[in-house]
Amino acid sequence: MKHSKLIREVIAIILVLLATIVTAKAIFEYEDHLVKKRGAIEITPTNNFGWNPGVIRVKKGELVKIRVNNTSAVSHGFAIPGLGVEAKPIYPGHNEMFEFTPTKTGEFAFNCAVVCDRNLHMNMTGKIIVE
Ligand SMILES: [Cu+2]
Repeated sequence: MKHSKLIREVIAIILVLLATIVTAKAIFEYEDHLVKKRGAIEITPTNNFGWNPGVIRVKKGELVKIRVNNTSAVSHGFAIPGLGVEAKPIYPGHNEMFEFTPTKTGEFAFNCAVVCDRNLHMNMTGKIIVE
């Protein structure tokens, strides 16, 4: 009798865990779906302290949505100083959305806004081309 109660409790715990995992997965997939639907450009940090993609092309006067997805194990930041896009930190495993409408054409650097590595942080730049 005691064994069957224990087995029922273990099964209940496993079912709760499975339901939690399935729900969390569905939420993440739904968020990804929403991001794609909203037409955001996704940028991730690379293993060698760069950005993927490192060059982005956008159009002057059109709303730009950039989702920075920090898939790495350290905190990074993101900013486009030349376009007035202010820095935000992005913690490991988190993402941040940046939305802006460029009002001028040209090439602008985007960079990491958190000192993520003593030597390689300064290399963490990319280029946004506004046409
Ligand atoms: Cu960084």
